[in-house]
Amino acid sequence: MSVDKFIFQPEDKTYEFLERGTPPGGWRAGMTIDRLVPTHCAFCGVQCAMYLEVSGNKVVGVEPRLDHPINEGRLCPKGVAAYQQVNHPDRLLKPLIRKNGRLVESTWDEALDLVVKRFQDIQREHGKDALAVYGGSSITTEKAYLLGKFARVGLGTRYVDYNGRLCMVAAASANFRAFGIDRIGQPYADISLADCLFVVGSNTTETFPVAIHFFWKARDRGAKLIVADPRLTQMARTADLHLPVLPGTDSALLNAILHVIIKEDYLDREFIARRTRDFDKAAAAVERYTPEYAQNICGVPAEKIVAAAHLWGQSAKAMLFHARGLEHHTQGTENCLAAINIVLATGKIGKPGCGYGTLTGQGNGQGGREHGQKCDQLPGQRSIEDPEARKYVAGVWGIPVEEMPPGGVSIVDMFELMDKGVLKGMFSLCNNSLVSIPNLNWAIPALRKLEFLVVVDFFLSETAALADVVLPGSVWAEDEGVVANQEGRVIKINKAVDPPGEARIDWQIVCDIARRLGKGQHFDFSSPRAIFDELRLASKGGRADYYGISYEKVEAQKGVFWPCPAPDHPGTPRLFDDRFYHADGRAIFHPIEFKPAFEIPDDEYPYYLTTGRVVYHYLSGNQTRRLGFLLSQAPEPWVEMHPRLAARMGIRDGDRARVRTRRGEVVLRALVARTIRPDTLFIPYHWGPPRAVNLLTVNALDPLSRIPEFKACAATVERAEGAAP
Ligand SMILES: Nc1nc2c(c(=O)[nH]1)N[C@H]1C(S)=C(S)[C@@H](COP(=O)(O)OP(=O)(O)OC[C@H]3O[C@@H](n4cnc5c(=O)[nH]c(N)nc54)[C@H](O)[C@@H]3O)O[C@H]1N2
Ligand SMILES: Nc1nc2c(c(=O)[nH]1)N[C@H]1C(S)=C(S)[C@@H](COP(=O)(O)OP(=O)(O)OC[C@H]3O[C@@H](n4cnc5c(=O)[nH]c(N)nc54)[C@H](O)[C@@H]3O)O[C@H]1N2
Ligand code: SF4
Ligand SMILES: [Mo]
Repeated sequence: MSVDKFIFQPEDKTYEFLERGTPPGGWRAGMTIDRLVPTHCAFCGVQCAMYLEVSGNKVVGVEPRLDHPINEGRLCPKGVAAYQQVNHPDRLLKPLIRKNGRLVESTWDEALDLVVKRFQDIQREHGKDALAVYGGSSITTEKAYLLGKFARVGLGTRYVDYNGRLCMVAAASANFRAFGIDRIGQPYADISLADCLFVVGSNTTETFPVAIHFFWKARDRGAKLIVADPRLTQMARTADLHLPVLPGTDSALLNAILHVIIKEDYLDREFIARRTRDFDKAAAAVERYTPEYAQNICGVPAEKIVAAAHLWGQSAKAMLFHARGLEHHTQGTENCLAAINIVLATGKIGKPGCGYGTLTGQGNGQGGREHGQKCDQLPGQRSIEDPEARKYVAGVWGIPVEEMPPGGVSIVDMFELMDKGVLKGMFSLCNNSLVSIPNLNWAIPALRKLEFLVVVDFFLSETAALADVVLPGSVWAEDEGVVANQEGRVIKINKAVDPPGEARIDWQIVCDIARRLGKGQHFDFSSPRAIFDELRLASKGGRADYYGISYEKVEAQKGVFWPCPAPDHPGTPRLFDDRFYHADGRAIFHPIEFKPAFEIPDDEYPYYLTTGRVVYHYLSGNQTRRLGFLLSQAPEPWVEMHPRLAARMGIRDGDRARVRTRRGEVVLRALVARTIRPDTLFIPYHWGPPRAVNLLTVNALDPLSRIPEFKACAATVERAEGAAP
């Protein structure tokens, strides 16, 4: 369909959004639409295609794109509201610097001079590694690439990491171990071809509300659905089989399913022999995981475990997906490997209608983890420990290889270093630690120990409010560049307007600081395209090879799936059709033993607390809590509990409830519902202290990926007296 079809005629505009934070007269009052700018959503990893409606230098509305295969015209509530961030009255318009304890407006020169002076002083006194860079995945891949280079070349520090460390790195680490590459195996369209869909630890209807239509398409064809979740989520309510797993016990459940698959001989022996290694080790490890044995660990009735194995095993084409419910655990990497074992043992990967993958969360959750803002990584998904990779990337960056810093540590480990006084300063762009880091009663004092914190954001986040310098950055609609969505499809974000006031585009801020640090020759970029061209080269020959991708190709093909090693290469929608990415081309099984969560319930803290999301808010909520419609739908967090648990504690629906763990307490309204295990509490995490669930969570990490255990700790709950919060 042509673009013209969607041009909204001004006279058609009979409605207005009158909401909190809306300018007088409404968002669209008196406005005409000058142009439609094709782009993708600011929020989740689906990356729905949309047109931004632009009037002058204002984004005044949004239209979905019907002609794009990702969403075919669909948008969820967050996607519809995303544009309201652009001209929002809360936008930061000037740099802020802390004077006498208060943040006050300053000029750019004053703010940047201060940043550079303090960074230089700290490094002179304490060494290069006293500074850290902390990035994120709501930014374009160009910016993510730039942050890794800024840390290593601009500041010369080993300490750089990004917020995907809190997100899905357990899956990444499992992907590398099993497949030798970190990307989902197949495009969305394949989902609709499957006969069985197994979703472990994802509330997909709320977290990826538009990708769900691929699942429903498969359901319309009669595909079976299995959902493993301690809560009976919307998706689970429609499933053929709901496995109400106890938080933190998925590896026992998955091992038992593999046990039954082996016993009933649903194996694809030909596939195992030809395309994999070490099946025997995995098979031996699951021998004792009978359904009855696993039932006692994971709380899922043995017959449901058997039924899941039958549904999966008997389906000609099946796909397994997981998200944070499986990954946010001290056993996160191993949980994912246990899932991969099932897929490999039955040969359900590398062909249409079959497949596997993590449902990546953030808008650029995939692209943000490919080009070097991870502590252990160089561009192209290369290891920073690999001497060849170090040499190659140093060459692209024009620095002697001896100057390439070694690998660093994860962001949660960096908080440990702040606590110990090893890290003295941090440059933070696109994250909000005061909401999202586990065990805030530990993390906030650690962050406060920094001598100098710089935050680049477009709204004053909880973390920015603590900073020494706040630099007003750009929203997604104010810059161009690429992102890679959940499918591994590289797509293009386009610029609709300039930043308001004195706000600046993120990459220009970073390059300006680098210049002032005397590193200008390495950051002499005139456009995102110039950064992209360097990124393409830096990724060349790596696993995430972008060399053959261009902005034009991305627009013409409606996305290019990486790897794309040469300009005439079409890209790789299906990763594993012919080979896996270890040297011998095979995938590797891993023997997995169940290990309990770091903290398990006892007499004092008898329940599991798990945490997650709701459809109306995004991550730390710094963006969505300002958008009236979204806030009106979910104005505050709550604690979800089963009626039986509530009755035991004398709590009624809507009462105030105090939830306590060994680390802290919060008081929230109770939501009493039969859709959760009676031994489990659930709290959405999109709010800051004093209502932040991360005041309660534990900063225990998966030893393999350093992901925190956001999804399981021991808690207790009681009725709190007084009026509702
Ligand atoms: N609306 C909305 N959408 C989002 C986001 C958002 O903030 N809001 N964020 C985006 C991002 S960055 C991410 S990472 C994704 C996250 O997407 P999801 O992973 O789907 O979301 P969560 O709510 O974190 O957790 C999913 C489910 O895990 C279940 N769970 C808890 N503990 C366990 C367990 O031990 N085992 C199992 N099997 N399940 C468990 C929870 O009950 C929950 O239903 O969403 C993305 N999309
Ligand atoms: N208890 C608990 N904690 C969790 C989770 C959980 O399930 N439970 N989930 C974890 C997960 S999966 C994730 S991904 C993390 C996310 O945690 P964070 O990364 O801390 O959350 P965000 O809200 O994405 O923070 C991004 C910040 O950058 C700003 N921002 C957005 N886009 C841009 C941009 O283009 N430029 C600039 N300069 N700034 C920008 C936003 O305004 C926001 O303040 O939280 C983790 N924390
Ligand atoms: S599903 Fe995700 S990408 Fe699509 S509109 Fe909603 S938040 Fe945006
Ligand atoms: Mo995430």
